[in-house]
Amino acid sequence: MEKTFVMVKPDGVQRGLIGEVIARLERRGLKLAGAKFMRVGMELAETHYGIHKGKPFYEPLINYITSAPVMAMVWTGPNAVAAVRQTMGATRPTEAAPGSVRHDFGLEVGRNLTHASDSVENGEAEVALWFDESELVEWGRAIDEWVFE
Ligand code: DAT
Ligand code: MG
Repeated sequence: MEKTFVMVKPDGVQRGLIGEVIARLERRGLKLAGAKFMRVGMELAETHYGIHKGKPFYEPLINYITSAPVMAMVWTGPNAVAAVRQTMGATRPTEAAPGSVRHDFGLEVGRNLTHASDSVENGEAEVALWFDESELVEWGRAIDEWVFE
């Protein structure tokens, strides 16, 4: 089953939106496979956002993500990567679809509340970067057959 890495960023945590984000993913039918509330260190932040190194927003991005705790999670389900990206909305809150998290709670790209892996390949890499194998939980959910075809 596809896995994706999801993070409630420091602004989402500070604004009390951990539950809101989790509720939306649960309601959608996705299944939680791992979660930890943590402070992001410099090294992890730089590896995670390595692709953006050199861009003008890179430094503010690293400062933001390391500034306060985050909620790091792994969610699974069919098409989990695309489904979660859609639930979070486009990178810029003013371009995010109405009903998405970034639309409903955000205004600025540098305070866009959540992270979600953008491809199946990156999902696998980000899950491996943020979580040890032993931190992931595989479990049967009674309603699975009514959500997963
Ligand atoms: P996403 O988080 O939707 O995957 P991304 O990977 O392109 O977006 O960028 C990572 C984060 O960097 C994004 O959530 C917010 C910040 N960011 C991206 N583009 C930016 C820009 N043009 N100005 C300021 N911050 C930006
Ligand atoms: Mg991205």
